[in-house]
Amino acid sequence: MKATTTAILLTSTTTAVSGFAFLPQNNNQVRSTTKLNGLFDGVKEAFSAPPSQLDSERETPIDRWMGWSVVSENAPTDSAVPSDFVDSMDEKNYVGVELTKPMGIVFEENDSEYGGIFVQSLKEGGVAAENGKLQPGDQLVAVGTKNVSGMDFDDALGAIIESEGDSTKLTLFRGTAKQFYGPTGPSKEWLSAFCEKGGASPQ
Ligand SMILES: *[C@@H]1O[C@H](CO)[C@@H](O)[C@H](O)[C@H]1NC(C)=O
Ligand SMILES: CC(=O)N[C@H]1CO[C@H](CO)[C@@H](O)[C@@H]1O
Repeated sequence: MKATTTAILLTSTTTAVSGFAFLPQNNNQVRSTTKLNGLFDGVKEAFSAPPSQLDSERETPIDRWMGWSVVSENAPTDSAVPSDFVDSMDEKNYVGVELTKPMGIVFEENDSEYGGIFVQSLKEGGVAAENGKLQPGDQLVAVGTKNVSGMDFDDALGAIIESEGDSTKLTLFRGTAKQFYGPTGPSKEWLSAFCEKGGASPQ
């Protein structure tokens, strides 16, 4: 199941890259925009991935961001959507909270492959637990309008510690580090704009 998921997602990347293989002069553009999206691994694998017929069945955030719509008249079937796919460019998959300090959140750093910190647990009876919106596993993305995704533990936590005011606004991605930092993560443009406007609104 996991292997299938990876194959489908890489397929779209392959489309994007091989689409440009006919326009070698644009190769650099593809590489650099791809880099901005943090796609190193996906692209590396995509270059060696075999071509596939699944291309037209899926539109990923990558396709949308690159401006390639691969959705055809043939409506995608549910089985073509990876079971663990979470759209990282849909605000619905983010949680916004406004909390006073101390928040009672135990954060932990992701594996160094990704960086960034996530909610390890909530202190019982603490501010965050009482607020009830956060869940263990949520990935911290922004503190106020400051992007802290991918930062190491001290820097990310430092942003919370340094924040002033009666309460601090946090935006977290509800998904795994891989879904956010991997090939299906948001584009840099989308994330910048999202952070700039203050992230997810506290529901
Ligand atoms: C967010 O911050 C991280 C760590 O400094 C950086 O790698 C990433 O490019 C930033 N993203 C945006 C959209 O500014
Ligand atoms: C998806 C993912 O890699 N999440 C990891 C973030 O980092 C923590 C701690 O290293 C891991 O337990 C998670 O699995």
